[in-house]
Amino acid sequence: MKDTVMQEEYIKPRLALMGEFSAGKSTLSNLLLGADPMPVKITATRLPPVWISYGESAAERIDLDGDAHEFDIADLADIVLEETQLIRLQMTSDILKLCDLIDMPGISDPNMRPDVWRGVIGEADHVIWCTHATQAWRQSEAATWEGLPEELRSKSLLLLTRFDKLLTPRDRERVMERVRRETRGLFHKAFPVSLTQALSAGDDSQIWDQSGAEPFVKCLVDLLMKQGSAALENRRAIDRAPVTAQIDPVSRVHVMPSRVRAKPGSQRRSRRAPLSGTGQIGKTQLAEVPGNV
Ligand SMILES: Nc1nc2c(ncn2[C@@H]2O[C@H](COP(=O)(O)OP(=O)(O)O)[C@@H](O)[C@H]2O)c(=O)[nH]1
Ligand SMILES: [Mg+2]
Repeated sequence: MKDTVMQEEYIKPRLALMGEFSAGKSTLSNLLLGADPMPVKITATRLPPVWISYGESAAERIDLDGDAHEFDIADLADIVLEETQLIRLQMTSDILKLCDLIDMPGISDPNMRPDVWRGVIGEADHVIWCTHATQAWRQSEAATWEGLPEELRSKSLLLLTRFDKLLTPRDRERVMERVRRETRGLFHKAFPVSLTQALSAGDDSQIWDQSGAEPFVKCLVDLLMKQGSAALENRRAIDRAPVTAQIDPVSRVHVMPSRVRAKPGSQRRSRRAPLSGTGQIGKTQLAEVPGNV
């Protein structure tokens, strides 16, 4: 019985990364993907939403009429924002077996038409909202988030990025306490994190622990697994063509980027954390210890 369920298709949720410009969305997508999907330096470039799915197809630009045009990723800087609603990329990162990732433009980006990004957010099942810890949860962020569909709230996470910039424990506590108070009921959970530290952890489990990434990633995977199973149960109720992937119930899905995944046979302290999820679509193994495979 259980086996039959496990052979069923897992419907991939879509995870959007949102927040102000420079809040760490692209850094987070690199951390989750284990790679920089853009071959050119794009941190300073304004981009439309970038929708990343599992696969090896060429990059596409979706114009305002919804028509797709293949393009060479090396020409990314030439994309005309006013004529593009979405960029679609494919990669073979492990996290993309669990969900699609949508790296959104900054919420106050004057170049991004609100109807365009709201349309994309309408497709998202979860949001990770990145807020800059030293000026966390500004009025503009609260106003935008409260204007989005309420059903996202219990399925979304708040990430206080650049937590390394808060230097004293007292400052850290104060910020977390205020933000948790001001966002009560607005997110499933809030986590402090240093994304740059997590990215640079490499083999160093101490740095990885300090970065705050571990509890956040565990929680994220748990949410995604629940969503995938809920979608499975309600598949007939879903009015859009599901994006599906066969998840082998025996093999474990590695969710963390290869640069922070354990080496096989690693001698280090085990961080194996199989999440229960619903137990229907196989277990997910999180990073054991930071390290290259
Ligand atoms: N110190 C520190 N810098 C960060 C952190 N997260 C992101 N940054 C830096 O902030 C800048 C903007 O990040 P980016 O991911 O491009 O922001 P986006 O505009 O939201 O996509 C980059 O230079 C990142 O390296 C963090 O947790 N700590
Ligand atoms: Mg960005």
